[in-house]
Amino acid sequence: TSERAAWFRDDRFGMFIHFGAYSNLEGEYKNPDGSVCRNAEWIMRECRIPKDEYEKQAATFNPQDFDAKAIVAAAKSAGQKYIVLTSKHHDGYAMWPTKQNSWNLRDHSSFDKNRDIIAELKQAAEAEGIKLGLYYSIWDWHDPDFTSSSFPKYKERMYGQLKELIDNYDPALMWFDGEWDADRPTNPWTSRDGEELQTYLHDLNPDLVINNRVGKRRVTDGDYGTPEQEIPQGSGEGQLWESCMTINNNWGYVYDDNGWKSGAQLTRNLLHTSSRNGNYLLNIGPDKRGRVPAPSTAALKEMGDWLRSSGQS
Ligand code: FUL
Repeated sequence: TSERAAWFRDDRFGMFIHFGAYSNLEGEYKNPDGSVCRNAEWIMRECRIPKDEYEKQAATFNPQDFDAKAIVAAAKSAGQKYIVLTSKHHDGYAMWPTKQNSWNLRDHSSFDKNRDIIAELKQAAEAEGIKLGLYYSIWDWHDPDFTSSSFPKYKERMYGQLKELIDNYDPALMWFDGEWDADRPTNPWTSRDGEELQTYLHDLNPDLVINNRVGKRRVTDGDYGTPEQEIPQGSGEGQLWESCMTINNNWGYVYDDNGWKSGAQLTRNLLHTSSRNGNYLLNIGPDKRGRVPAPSTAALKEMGDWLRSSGQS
């Protein structure tokens, strides 16, 4: 029912965070022949980085400056009411200590083994009345069982990971991705799989809000549409949607991406989505040490200042 998404409809404005093993490369990969390949969160695939090389670089990942309180403060300063963090992007690297494999921030990094950034973010967000959502990519470039005939094995681990996320962090929302039809036959996920997964998750938590990229693109039962980098005219009566957008030109951190949108532009985007009854999910991409780029923090504050001075929040 759409009752479960009432808070989501009211909140209107959220923070997206793209942060993962790709952040450690900061947008650039040097090939053995000296040539340089550039990308953000798609770098493993687009730059055809051999798996063992990508694993080697991830082993040096040490986001020691990740500061959940500062991130929540930045969200708050903008008037954002919920945060969606990439718990696992397409590279399959889990940002929490999953027990399903060792391809994660606890077991495969140079990070403090006692820290758990999702737990930190959950705690900091809760203290400020901000909800935590988790992005999870169905598509997985790292797990060999994803495309093969052993897909059921992958699915079992995936269900295991999702149960961990719900048990450990009690997210208010799950933001799925990587279910695309366009990628079949290499992507074995079907809309039927999506329906089954959604039922499973709602059995665990009936209040969980789930986006439509779980695999079925219906938006009839309290989940929501996910236009990307665009603000559509609107949606059908009562249908929820959320436009996700970058704050510069990339989702993940790229050291020299200076295509920052101005505070005025971002504020206009927020007002456009709100006026068309949509949500606005604005992204930040922390660097390899976990620091939020200063221009992002500044733009978020500028938005909040504008909203406060015009009595919008
Ligand atoms: C897309 C992904 O492929 C991008 O990397 C990014 O996460 C965006 C929000 O969704 O489908």
